[in-house]
Amino acid sequence: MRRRLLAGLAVALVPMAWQVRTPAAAGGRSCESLAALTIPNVTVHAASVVAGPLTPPGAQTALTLPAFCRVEATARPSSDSEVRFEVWIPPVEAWNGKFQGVGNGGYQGSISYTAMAAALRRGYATASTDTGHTGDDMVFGQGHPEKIIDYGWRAIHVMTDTAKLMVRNAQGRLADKSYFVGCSAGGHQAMSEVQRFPDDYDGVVAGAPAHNRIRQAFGFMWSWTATHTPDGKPILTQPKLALVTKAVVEACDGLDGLKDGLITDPRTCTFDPAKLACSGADDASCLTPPQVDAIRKVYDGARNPRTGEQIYTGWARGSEGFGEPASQSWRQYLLEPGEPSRIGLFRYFLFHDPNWDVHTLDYDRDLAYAEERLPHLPAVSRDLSAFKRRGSKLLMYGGWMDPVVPPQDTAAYYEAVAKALGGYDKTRDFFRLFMAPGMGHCAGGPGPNQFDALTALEQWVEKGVAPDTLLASHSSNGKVDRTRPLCAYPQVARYKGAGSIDDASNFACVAPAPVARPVRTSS
Ligand SMILES: [Ca+2]
Repeated sequence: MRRRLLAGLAVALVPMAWQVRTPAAAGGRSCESLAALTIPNVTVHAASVVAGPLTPPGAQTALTLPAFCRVEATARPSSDSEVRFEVWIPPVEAWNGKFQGVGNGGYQGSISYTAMAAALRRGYATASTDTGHTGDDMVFGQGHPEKIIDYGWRAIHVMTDTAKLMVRNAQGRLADKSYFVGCSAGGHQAMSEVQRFPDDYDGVVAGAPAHNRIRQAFGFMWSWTATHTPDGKPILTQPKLALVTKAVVEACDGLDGLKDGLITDPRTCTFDPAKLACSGADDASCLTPPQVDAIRKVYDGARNPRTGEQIYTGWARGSEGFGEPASQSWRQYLLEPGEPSRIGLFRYFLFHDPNWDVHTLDYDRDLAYAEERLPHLPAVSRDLSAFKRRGSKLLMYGGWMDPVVPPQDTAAYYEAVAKALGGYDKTRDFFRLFMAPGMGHCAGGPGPNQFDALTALEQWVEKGVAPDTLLASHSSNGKVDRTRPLCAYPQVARYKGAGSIDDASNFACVAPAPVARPVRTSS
């Protein structure tokens, strides 16, 4: 997240804070004494003041941080659990009185030190967990159903519970407010907390939530199969993906009334890759018939072959290849892996067969089986009423060019929650979604993609000022070259008709023009 604003201030407040602190006056206790806490199922390995740069395990560079109390611990909520986590607590003089849990990425089992550092610099006490395993390959779930539960929801909740207690013991009082901030898997964790433990957090930032965890994996199987030959060779290349994105933007940029290189809502775009079909031999400027077919299938998304039901959305038009890095195209998760991303869910979580072959996947029976067997994995309940009733706030965001978590799924979830609650008006008072045109996965992309969601959420939770817009910026070579408001869904930013299209002040949030949603564009 973006927390540059307050970083300097927090650093300035900190010098020698631990030395001048008087534990008795603060009502708390020394950092070192936290090691003696006797919390059920929790082992505290170390508690000590860090007063200089910290190089996290596995990192190449040191984090520059204000002084803080570092607590390292392991929770064992089940006999097969091994949930490592850390809690970082500022000295009382530098503490903003609040707690922030931070999320993870992918299936990665590692503590999110960079996110913790950002929270600490803002004055937060903060915590992160490795979610109960190490590594990213999902083998940890083989024969360890409890570890899958830890990954699915339990590690974050246990971390939250325990960290709050540690903060209380260090500071002499509970935190005034608690926030959770995460993107991707962190967005999934955010939604799991909102649904399963609505009392854990007062404010939650859920970026690009990968919370439709099972169906997204079916989507990965579908899209990988669509983009590879039966013997596993990729049908598409990076230049072809970039070619398609360029053509998509050319075709659909103007649909929103402004030619600015951005598609306000790719769901309005019906671009057919057959428009790029080679008329003769294959070359860099065209698509072969198998390439056209592959792209159509990825747009269409996974379907139940028996009922025709869409079981997971396709990937968005415009997300094919909008940047050079593999993460800014279908390359990282769809094209380049020699096997489908998340195949481990089927091998190690579901079928317990390390040799399971994606070509044997049954999109009908296997989906039903997965949803019955792994109910702890997704967080897609539409009933957020307990979180709403408590007065907590949820700020969700997504990028309309996201090549990892298809943005249509994020928008569809918001629409479904609004429908369950009786409309957008009954949803906006506690849950708002901000979709960013031209933004990739959590950040990046040709559209404005830098914004401070946490400050907006703090204003909402602590002052009752709900965010109607988030001010987003885009930079090239470290220089801001465009600003644009992100609007509370379903509103969109519309150009007022005068002034620079790179200046947010020349845009207003309005209801989207009614556009017939495209149905399938290929069979
Ligand atoms: Ca446009």
